[in-house]
Amino acid sequence: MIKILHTGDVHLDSAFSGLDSRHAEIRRNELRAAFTSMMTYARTAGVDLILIAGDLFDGGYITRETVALLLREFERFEKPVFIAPGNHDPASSDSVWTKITFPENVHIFRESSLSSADVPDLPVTVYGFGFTANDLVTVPVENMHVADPSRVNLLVCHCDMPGVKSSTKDCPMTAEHLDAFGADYAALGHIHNPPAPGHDGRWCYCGCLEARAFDETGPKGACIVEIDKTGTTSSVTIKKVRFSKRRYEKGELALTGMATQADVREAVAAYVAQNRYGEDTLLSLRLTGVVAQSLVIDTEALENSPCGLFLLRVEDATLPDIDCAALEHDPTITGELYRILKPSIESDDIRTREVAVRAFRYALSALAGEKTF
Ligand SMILES: [Mn+2]
Repeated sequence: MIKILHTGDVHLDSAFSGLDSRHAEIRRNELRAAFTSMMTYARTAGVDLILIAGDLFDGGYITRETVALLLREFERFEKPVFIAPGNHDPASSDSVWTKITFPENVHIFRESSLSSADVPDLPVTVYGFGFTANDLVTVPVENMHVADPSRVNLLVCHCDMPGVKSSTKDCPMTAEHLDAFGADYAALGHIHNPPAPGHDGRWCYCGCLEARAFDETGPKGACIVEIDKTGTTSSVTIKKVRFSKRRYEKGELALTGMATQADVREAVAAYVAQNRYGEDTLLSLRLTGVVAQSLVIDTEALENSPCGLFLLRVEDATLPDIDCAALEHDPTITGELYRILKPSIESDDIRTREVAVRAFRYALSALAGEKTF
């Protein structure tokens, strides 16, 4: 049995540009820590080799600290590590792949054409190719076939299977290409929220190691792949292991009938507890529902005291409980205001609607003599 750790889309030294500088710095360190945890796992769980399917680095800017960490971890692993550069870290002539001297157990697929390397002491051949520029419009396995079907044949690369992202400039590989190529397992990278493994686990996206934005929800990690091969018949099992320190989550909370900021805070805290979110969670929460006319939700106060979460983002999409029919004919300034804002309040554009609702609500509070800011 061959045991493989399949990772990719690590994006080391990512800027985490969606976060403020304090949280971004913490996240950069956590990303390095997740990588270290994964490498510790590889050393201690009997992994035979590591496949890194592209975008190990987020870009051309790499810190000294990250380079030192990588070299140390790869050296300590001792067993083979195969890296296929991706669209974020292509093996161009002036790239990190030419500047750093990697330990001998690290094999980098620097060419955009297919090549292979045998794993010492194991009946395993690893095929791969790398991006050499930001785009790779060809499919290097096209019209190729594994040389010896009796060996465990692996493919590692960064590519875009159709139906996943559907871009033609990120190596548009198809299931037919992979079938014809005949690898026992294709370790793919590029898709951060991976679909289910394809063709009985013959190909799989590992997903990113640490999420970096709210469109990459849930725990993240790497794949542990076990392959048994008898003759030319192999069986593959894939296990996802979490290594991410944090998880991004998105949610919606209906605050129907609520009248005070205290009610809202309590509801948010209950939502967090119910979902078992905690210090490891970055939550983007959309507040909905029809609430008391007088309630102006202080989203900043909620975000500044985030119910035990690492980070809380609140979007207020609630609607004030207003009697529209009455306001249509209301002769006071409230009615006039409503009639002016009505087209925007009823707009199909969510953003326009939210701004209009907020404006109306602030105005109602101001008219009622309440302090809103
Ligand atoms: Mn990519």
